[in-house]
Amino acid sequence: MFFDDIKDISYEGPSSKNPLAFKYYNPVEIIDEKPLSQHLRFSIAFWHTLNYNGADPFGSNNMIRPWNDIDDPMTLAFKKIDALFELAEKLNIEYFCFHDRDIAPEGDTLRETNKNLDKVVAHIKDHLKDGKVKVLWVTANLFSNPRYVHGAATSPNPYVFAYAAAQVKKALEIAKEVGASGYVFWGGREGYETLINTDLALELDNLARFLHMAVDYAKKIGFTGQFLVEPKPKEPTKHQYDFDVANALSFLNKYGLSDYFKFNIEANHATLAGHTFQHELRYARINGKLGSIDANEGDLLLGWDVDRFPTNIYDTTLAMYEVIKNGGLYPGGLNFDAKVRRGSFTPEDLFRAFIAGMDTFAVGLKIAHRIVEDGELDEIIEERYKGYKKGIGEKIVNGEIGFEELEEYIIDKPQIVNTSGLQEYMESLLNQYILNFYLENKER
Ligand code: XLS
Ligand code: NI
Ligand code: NI
Repeated sequence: MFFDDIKDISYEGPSSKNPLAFKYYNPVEIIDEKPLSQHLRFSIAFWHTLNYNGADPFGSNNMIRPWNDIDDPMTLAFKKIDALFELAEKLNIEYFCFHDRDIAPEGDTLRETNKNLDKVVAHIKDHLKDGKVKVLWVTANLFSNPRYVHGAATSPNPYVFAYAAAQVKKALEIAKEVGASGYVFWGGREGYETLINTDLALELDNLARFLHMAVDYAKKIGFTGQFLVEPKPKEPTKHQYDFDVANALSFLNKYGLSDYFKFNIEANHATLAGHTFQHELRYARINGKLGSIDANEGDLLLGWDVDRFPTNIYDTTLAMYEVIKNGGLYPGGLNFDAKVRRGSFTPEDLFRAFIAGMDTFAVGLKIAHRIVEDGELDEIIEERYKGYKKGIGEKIVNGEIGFEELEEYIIDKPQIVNTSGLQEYMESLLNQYILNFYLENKER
């Protein structure tokens, strides 16, 4: 055991003063015939939780971790798996996600690296046996090693393309072995620094070729998990090819890939793209492509991926509104792609961070559920577009008329009358839902 001082985190309710207890996340509480745990499907990101050591460009490692004094890389790999399962079980988190390179050290050749992986995967499978914790998704790290300096599938060097392909092949086999619900493609270094040295057309074609190969191989080995693209507009490259949902969807459509993919939407990536988190979720949802979420929070004053644990109730409310309208996230989930701040370096801080994130999403879910159930916002929206339910509007929607008929219809009509968009009123309604939730829980 690594976190001996910390007991199982339980739900104590809104009046609890215990920092190591849930105030709002009660996993067995039922909403719409489903327990909160099934609505939220929380997941731990292995990389930020087990591997982040606190280093930043100005300072070295500072995280106090119970495995800090283990030197042998394979021993450390096994122990971190044990720590992951201990954390997940204590926090009552059912899922985790990992990159191939998070869980096992690289060897001198890919063959050796794969052998290391096999050993650690066998250890993961031992832990999976009791069924308490499962794998949400797997991915391949195609960006940390210097070989990926110019990208992976979009590298100008075909040897790099081959290496990346072999790596994803192995990661898909692992995903199948551990029963992952999904497989994520985040762009890594698939992008460019300058167009002056870049064959944009070839790089995009190659990216599509690579994804087709992945789809084919998954079919071949019978991996049936959901493929997910995780868009991000910049970082590490100046321009990432999977910029945002709209851009990535059009890429997938162009190359005949959209049937096989949904999206994994990360809050901080949305804001980096100049969108709200809700925008990206909505755009994916209305296209039937909202698959999973990387739950974190950006900092609007900073232009990079800060991966903070989410604590903003306004954002989680609007996010869960989209998730409810999506009919849930299954088989995806809410993966905390989030790390503690450098100043939060104790093991307890890890637990406090997850509790904060889980409580914040539980609150978001409860408020969003109320909003959807009351239907007040929906009614206003419905009223706003009601013109398309009858008359000329209905004909437009049904594709029954064209420019000539529309001209004929409108040409002699008197002044057109518009109605208010009610923006500020609706924003205050949203506040009312949030504040009423606060008041109701205060009285408990
Ligand atoms: C980086 C991404 C990454 C993916 C997994 O910004 O969020 O962590 O989620 O490769
Ligand atoms: Ni992510
Ligand atoms: Ni990210």
